[in-house]
Amino acid sequence: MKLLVTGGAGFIGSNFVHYMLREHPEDTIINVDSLTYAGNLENLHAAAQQPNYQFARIDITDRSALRSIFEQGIEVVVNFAAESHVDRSILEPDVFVRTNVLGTQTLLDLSKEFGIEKFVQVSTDEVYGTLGDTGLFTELTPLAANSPYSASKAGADLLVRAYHETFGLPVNITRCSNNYGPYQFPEKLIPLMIQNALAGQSLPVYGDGLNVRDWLYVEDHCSAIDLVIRKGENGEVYNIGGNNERNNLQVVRTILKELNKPESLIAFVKDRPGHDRRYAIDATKIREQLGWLPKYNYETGIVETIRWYLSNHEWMERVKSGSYIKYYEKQYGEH
Ligand code: NAD
Ligand code: TDX
Repeated sequence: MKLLVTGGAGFIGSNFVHYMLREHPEDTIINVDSLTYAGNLENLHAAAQQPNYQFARIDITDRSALRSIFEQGIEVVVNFAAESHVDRSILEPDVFVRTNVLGTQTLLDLSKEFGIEKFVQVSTDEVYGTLGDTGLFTELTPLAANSPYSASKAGADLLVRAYHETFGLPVNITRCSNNYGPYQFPEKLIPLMIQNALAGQSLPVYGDGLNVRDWLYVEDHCSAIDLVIRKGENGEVYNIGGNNERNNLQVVRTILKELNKPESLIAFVKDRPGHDRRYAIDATKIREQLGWLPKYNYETGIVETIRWYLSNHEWMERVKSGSYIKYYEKQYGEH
């Protein structure tokens, strides 16, 4: 199988590339990524040694550059490429609409033209908006996005649905809860807090710190997407979640405890505007219909993740300084 993976130099995408090369060495992966601030080829050192892996620096809104990739005979598209950080979407929504909506539509158009066998849109539980103290998001929960980020992801989801309904494109949409694990950019809660705690800096907790997220180890997300590619029924949406609800203060306290740092580092700061209170996923459909089973337990997964950041301290330093971008320009020239 020849797969086009977009956004494969980011957090989940790079974990997915590693997962697929390990689990399906017979497949070929072409990774297309424009290498924004969040894309890091250093995450893919091991993959770059494999003969069945290729990388191309392309923006997913660049139709003619993408066409040259589709001409290589792509069978499956998995679209991870996105602007992914909610706080950035509040400061600068334009690029979210461009990449997340227009980029997805460009990929859909080419997928239709080239008659691909499967298009998987990697979406998020944030398109459903927020929950109160009880209840879970199912695939039938109405879309009620609250941030420019989630609105742009919801827009993309509707386009994916429309290309199935109107043109018969074989699509699936996956909606996953918060991921944690190696290679996450240190703007997101867990790596940011680890990084600040190690530096002895304060840990900025938004509002009262009681917002709840449903945490899933990134490799369990990857195995779910793999199943959807192979067994997903065309046109269907699959929710993916780990059944691991924690409020932000609980997550931060676990990090401080594991790093032996004092809770006095916690600083309550101004809340995120439009901050969703609680996310929680009902993953019954993917479990029962596709046989998905998450492998990782949150209590051990979070500790392993903290240790990964500890032993990859230099990775974090290079990401923060952006020096991997300078390395890339030197190695391959400016694009
Ligand atoms: P990330 O920000 O770490 O990575 C995004 C990648 O996309 C980067 O490599 C970046 O360079 C690339 N990219 C951005 N704009 C591009 C463009 N115009 N053309 C080509 N490449 C571009 O994001 P992530 O956390 O790995 O998330 C991946 C996907 O999963 C996103 O679609 C996100 O919405 C979704 N998602 C993330 C989570 C989570 O917890 N992180 C949860 C559910 C869904
Ligand atoms: O400094 C912080 N302080 C803080 O209290 C940051 C960065 C976050 N938070 C809170 C906000 C959220 O309640 O922690 C929670 C998690 O925040 P993020 O890591 O920014 O993730 P979230 O907004 O939940 O979105 C994530 O999960 C769904 C991903 O970034 C999205 O791409 C994905 O779709």
